[in-house]
Amino acid sequence: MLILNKTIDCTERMKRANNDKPYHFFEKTYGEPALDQLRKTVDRAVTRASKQHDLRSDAEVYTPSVCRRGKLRYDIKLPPRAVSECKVLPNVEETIRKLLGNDYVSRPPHCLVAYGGAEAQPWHTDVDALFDDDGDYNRVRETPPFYLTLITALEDVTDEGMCPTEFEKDGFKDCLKSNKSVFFHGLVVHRGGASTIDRPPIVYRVFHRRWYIDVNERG
Ligand SMILES: O=C(O)CCC(=O)C(=O)O
Repeated sequence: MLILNKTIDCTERMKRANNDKPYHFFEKTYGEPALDQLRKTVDRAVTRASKQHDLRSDAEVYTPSVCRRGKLRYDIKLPPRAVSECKVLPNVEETIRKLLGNDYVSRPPHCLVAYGGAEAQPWHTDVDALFDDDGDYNRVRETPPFYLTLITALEDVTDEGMCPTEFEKDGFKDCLKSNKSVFFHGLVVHRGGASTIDRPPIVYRVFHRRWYIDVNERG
């Protein structure tokens, strides 16, 4: 508890690092060969999922590898080899280590698909606060960083019609150039926005401290 009391809360650290925004950007996330390979892997995964399920008709799919995340939006798990393809650049890795320490877990990558007509998701966080059982908000603020989400565009997501990820705090929408990422703590409120046209698939990764167990995690 002494250690927790001395830490600055995770959102506060992200804000200080990035002009008062609770998220951080990486202009480049993967090396070019890795990015190319990742695009091919994502393409194959989406094609496969679309053959198995009628995703464009908004099929209600909830399997370990494909999961509906709102109207016309899906989360598709990438094959295990994508973990090695998905090695982030050294500066990205260094930032993760600064926030989580050396002993962190890197979850397998997933891609997010949103077709034209996708509705905005409800505002949400990726994790729950660790210490909310007694309603003491100060304990939430004392929590050190423990869970980080990295969302990367594989192709430019520059048009708002493509429903960039939105952040509640300042209405920001992450219009990301290819290979650019937005990086935020799992307690930051966000959502996938509404879409009028297909958004190119984006990849997300989760990094968390080893002691954290996500009971909803699909792999
Ligand atoms: O699709 C997006 O831009 C964000 C998706 C997301 O936050 C989610 O599915 O939990």
